[in-house]
Amino acid sequence: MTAATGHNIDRELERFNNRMVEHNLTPTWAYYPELVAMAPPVAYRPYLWKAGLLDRVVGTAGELVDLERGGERRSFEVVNPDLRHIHGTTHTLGAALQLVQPGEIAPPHRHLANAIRFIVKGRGSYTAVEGERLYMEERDLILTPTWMWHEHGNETEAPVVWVDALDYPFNKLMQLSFFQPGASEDAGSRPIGFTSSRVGLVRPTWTSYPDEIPNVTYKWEETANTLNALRDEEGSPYDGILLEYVNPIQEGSVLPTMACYAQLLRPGERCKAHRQTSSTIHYVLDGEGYSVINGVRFDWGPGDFFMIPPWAWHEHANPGGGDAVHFVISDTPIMTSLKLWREEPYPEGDGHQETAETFAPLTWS
Ligand code: GTQ
Ligand code: FE2
Repeated sequence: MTAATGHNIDRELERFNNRMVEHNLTPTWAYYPELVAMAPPVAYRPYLWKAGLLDRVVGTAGELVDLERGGERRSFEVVNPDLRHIHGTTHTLGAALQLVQPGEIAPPHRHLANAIRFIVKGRGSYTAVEGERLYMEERDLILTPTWMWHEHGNETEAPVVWVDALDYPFNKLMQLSFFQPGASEDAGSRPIGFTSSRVGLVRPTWTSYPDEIPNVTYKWEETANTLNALRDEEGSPYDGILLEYVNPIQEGSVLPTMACYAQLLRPGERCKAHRQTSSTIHYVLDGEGYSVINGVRFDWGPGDFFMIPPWAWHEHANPGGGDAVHFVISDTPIMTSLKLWREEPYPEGDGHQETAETFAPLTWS
C-alpha cells in the first residue's frame, strides 16, 4: 500500500465515521476511549452547603410557604450545581430539609422513591407510614420505604425540622419516578406500635414474620451509646467509628438503595483517604473539622451538608478537642447489590492528599 492510498483510506474512514454518526450509529473503533474510560468520567463535583444558609431558608420558607395552599411538602433539596436538571444532591440521592409548623399536616402520598427522615429540631411530631404513627425526637431516624403511604403531622407547639433523603434521582435514571397523592382515608390504618410489636426480641406467635422493611424508629440514644462504647476501638482508618443502621428483618442496609450511618471522628482524629463507587451525603451534627475531596478542602460545622461523588478521593479530619459526629447517607446498597462495589485506598505517600484549594461556600445574599 502506498502512502497516498493510506491517506485516502484515512479520509474515507473519517467521512464514513461522520456519516455513521449522522445516521445515529456509533463506530466503536472511533469512540472506544469514551465508551469505556480508564477512570469513570464523573459528571459532578463535590459540594457543601453551610448551616447559616440553610437556616435562613428554613426560616423564610416557614413564613412564606403555606401547606394549605398546596405544594405537598415544605421541603427544599440541597442540589448539586452540576445536577440541577435532576434536583440531585448526588446522581442517585436527593437530600432535603423539611419544616412542619405546629398544628400542620403534610398530606398522605406515596411514590416509588424510598426515603429516610432524620430529625434535626423538635420532638413529638409524627410520620404515619401506612397509617402507623412513628413519633420522633431529635436525631431519631425513620424510614418510608417504596410505595408506602406517608404523611407528617406536628401536634406540638414548636416547629419541627428534619433531613429527608430520597432516591428519586436514581428512579429518574431508571425512568421510573412516579407518585400518587392520597386522601386521609387512603393512608393506611395500622395502629401505633404495629411494627414494633412484631419485630423485636419478643414477637406474637400467631402472626408470620413480616417480610417488608419495618416501620421502626432508630432512637438516637441507642446509637450514641454504641458510638461511645466503641470509641476506644481502632475503628476504620478511613472513617473512624462508623456505624451502619441495619434493617432488623433482612439485615444489611435500611433500604435497598440507601444506607445510613452514624460517624464519630474522635478528637484529633485524621483519617486516611480512599475512594468508592458509591456516592455519599454527610450531615454534620457536632464538631468542626474538614474533609479533603479530590484535593479540595471542605470545612464543616454543625448543620452543614456536604457530598462526595463516586470515585472521588476523600478523607476526614477532626483536628479539634471535641467529638465530631456526622449522620451519613450513601447509595452503597445499589452498588453492592449490582456487584458494582469497588473501594481503593489512596496509593501515594502516607495516604493523604495534597490540598490544592479550599472550597468557598455560598452565603445567602
Ligand atoms: O416528606 O414525603 O423532601 O415526598 C421530597 C419529597 C419530602 C416527603 C421531600 C417527598 C417528601
Ligand atoms: Fe413523600
